[in-house]
Amino acid sequence: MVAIRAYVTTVAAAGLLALAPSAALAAPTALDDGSFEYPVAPANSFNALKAGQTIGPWSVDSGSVDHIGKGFWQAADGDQSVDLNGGGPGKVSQTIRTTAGKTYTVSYALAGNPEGNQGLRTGRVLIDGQNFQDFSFDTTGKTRANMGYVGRQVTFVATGATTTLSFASTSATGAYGPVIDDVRVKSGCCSCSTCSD
Ligand SMILES: [Ca+2]
Repeated sequence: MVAIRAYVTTVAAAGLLALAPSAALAAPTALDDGSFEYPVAPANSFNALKAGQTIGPWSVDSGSVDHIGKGFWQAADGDQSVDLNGGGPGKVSQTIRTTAGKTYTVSYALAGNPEGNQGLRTGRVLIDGQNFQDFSFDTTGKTRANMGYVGRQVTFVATGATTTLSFASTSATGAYGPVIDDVRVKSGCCSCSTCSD
C-alpha cells in the first residue's frame, strides 16, 4: 500500500510538471528577448512605458523607460533598443531560470540617448535587487545614426532557481538616459570576448 501511494504521488508530481510552462525543460539559462525586439514599437518613434507596464518578457519596475522602434536610432542588434530614461530614470527587469551555485555572465550593449545635453548617462546592473555593476556612457559626439555602442559584461553566481536581472538608470538627465540592447546571459564566466570592463 505504501508503495502504491508513493507511485501515485510521483505521477501527480509529474502531472504538475507537465502543466508548467514548457520552458521548464529548456536550456539552463533562458533570457527571453534580450534584444527588445518584441513587441514591435512604432517605427521611427518609441513607446513610453511606466512602472507596471511590460516590454515583452521585461517588466518596467520603476520610473519610466522608452522602447525605441526601428529607425528612431541605431540598434546594437536587430531594430529596437531601450532608453532607460523615459521622462526620468527607469528600471527594467526579467527573471530567468538559474541553478544555485552556478556562475553566469551577462553581456549587453551600452550606449546613451545622444539628444539633449550630451554627456554622461549612468546606470547599473542589479542581480536580485543588488547592485552588481555601475556603468556610464559618454554621448559626446554620438548621433542617432552612430550610437557608439560598447560591449559590457558582468558575472554573478546564482543563489537560487531563479534570478532577477535588472538594468536601472541612475541618470538625472531628464528624458535622455543610458541605452541598452543585445542582453545575453550565458552560463560560465566571462564568455564575451569582445566585452570590456
Ligand atoms: Ca535590439
